[in-house]
Amino acid sequence: MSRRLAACSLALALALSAACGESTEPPIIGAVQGTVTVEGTGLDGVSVALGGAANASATTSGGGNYSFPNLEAGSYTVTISGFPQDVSFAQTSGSTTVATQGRAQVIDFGGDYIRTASVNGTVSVNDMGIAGVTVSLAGTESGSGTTGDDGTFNISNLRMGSYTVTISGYEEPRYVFDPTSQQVSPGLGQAVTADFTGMIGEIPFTVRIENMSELKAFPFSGMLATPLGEMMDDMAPGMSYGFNFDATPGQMISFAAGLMGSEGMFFGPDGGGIALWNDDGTQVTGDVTDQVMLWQMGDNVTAAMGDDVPEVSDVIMVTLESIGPASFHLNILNVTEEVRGEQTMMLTQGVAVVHSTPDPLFTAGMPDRGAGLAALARRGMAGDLAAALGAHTGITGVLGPGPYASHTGSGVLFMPGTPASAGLKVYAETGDPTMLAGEVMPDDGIHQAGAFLVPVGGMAPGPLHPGQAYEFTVAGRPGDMLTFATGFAQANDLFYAPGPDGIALFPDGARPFSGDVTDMLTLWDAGTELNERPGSGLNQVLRQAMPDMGTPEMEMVDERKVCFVYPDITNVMDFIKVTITAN
Ligand SMILES: [Ca+2]
Repeated sequence: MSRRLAACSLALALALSAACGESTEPPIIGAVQGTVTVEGTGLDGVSVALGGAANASATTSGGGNYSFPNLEAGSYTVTISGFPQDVSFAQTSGSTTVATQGRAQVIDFGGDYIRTASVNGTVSVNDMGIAGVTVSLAGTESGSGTTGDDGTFNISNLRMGSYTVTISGYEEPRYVFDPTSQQVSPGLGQAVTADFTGMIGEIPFTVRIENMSELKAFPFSGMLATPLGEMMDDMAPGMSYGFNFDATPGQMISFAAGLMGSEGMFFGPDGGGIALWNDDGTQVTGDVTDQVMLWQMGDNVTAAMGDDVPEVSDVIMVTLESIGPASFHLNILNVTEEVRGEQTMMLTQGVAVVHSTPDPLFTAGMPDRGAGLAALARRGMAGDLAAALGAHTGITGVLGPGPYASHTGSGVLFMPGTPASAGLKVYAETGDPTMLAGEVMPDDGIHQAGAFLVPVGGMAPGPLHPGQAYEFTVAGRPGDMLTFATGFAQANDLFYAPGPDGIALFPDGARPFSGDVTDMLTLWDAGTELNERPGSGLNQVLRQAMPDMGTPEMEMVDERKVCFVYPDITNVMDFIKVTITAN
């Protein structure tokens, strides 16, 4: 080694001394080489042209490398070309000089990708943008974004290339997207759109059943205007006022009828009314005149006193008659006799009212209430008082717990024209939905089923009184129907429910329904128990002593039969309000 190095040194020394004379020395041989990289990664396949003292070409390989060996001394320029269009180099050529034997001059080229492509789009269901959805890009590069409040996304600063756009992180099973990914290929500087349109998969619906009934103070009231069988008002000797009414145990009847020409006197019982039921549960019948007094309308309403006050029993006889299990006839007969030449005792117009609490018309010893009793007592005009009572008279609607289901089939709870199931019979007659809910089996047609039992704010299962509401939540999918029932507890076997097909939760097949569905309800008769007058039948849900009381009906489920006049329940809207809210 050392000897060879010495020989070379000697040759070099000879060459240098010879340079001063003729140039017969061997030429200097060097090289030009380098690497083409993009963002630090070697880029193969780039054309590299050498110019200057010699011309040559090469292609990068093996990690972006090129090399021009065996170059004689001189100036050289290296120029690159043929690189991808989305790569940008600050300089595409460089110069160097080969001047040293054996040395390689290095010219490197470092570039960057051009990121001017973008992918945008909207993630929506039923034209409503879905916020917060993750949008992922995979392919040429990876990337991600999130949809905004309007459901749109925009992922920019992307290389041109091929991408798979995938959405994830949306609420399931609320929304369904198929497919969840798609391919896009944005070019340089190009914005491409990838929209995702899904549909509702399954959402909860809140159903609210409100008792819209007014709390009625009186089950019955009326005006006594024309004596039985007469054409004219006012009750002369031998004439009588008579009327039929229903009353349940615990209720009593009061009336007021003026004594004509008396300057404010009127007949009627005291605030406790006339008892209608004995302690043993039988109806009071017969002469009840001893429960009637003569009253004086003064500054206060007081018992009439004085020499000119007649004995009640000398003027009228009041009798009660039973005309049904909870039905009565009251008769007020003018028992005075017409005596020629004397003033005839006559009764004016009056009112009658069935009540459960005392003092429906006045409170003894207290001023008149201004509702019309003064006009009755002083002028014999009962119209105002009858109207005032009428405003507080009627059936207080009481609703009951019930089953519910979201479903696709028909006749989940009943089918009109066919007999009620065992569960529907029990439900309609007692208000207990347990057995009926148990019959709603989770077969293919039932999506979700259950029963609502406890009023909102309540602690225990129970009926729904005026102002109260039941609420339940049921899952619904497009195509699902809603069926439920709520008992009409003032009857024997009646219940409110939609028809056998139920109520469409997605009426247009895609959009969930929210709104009032009260007018889609019907008052149904289970056909299992004979109907009594609503609100007073002793075998009705609110009053029966045992669940199975009442006369079997052996009929089909049908819309409420007109066995009774239902003056206060013809309009569903007066008793119930049902709203559906899609959540
Ligand atoms: Ca019935």
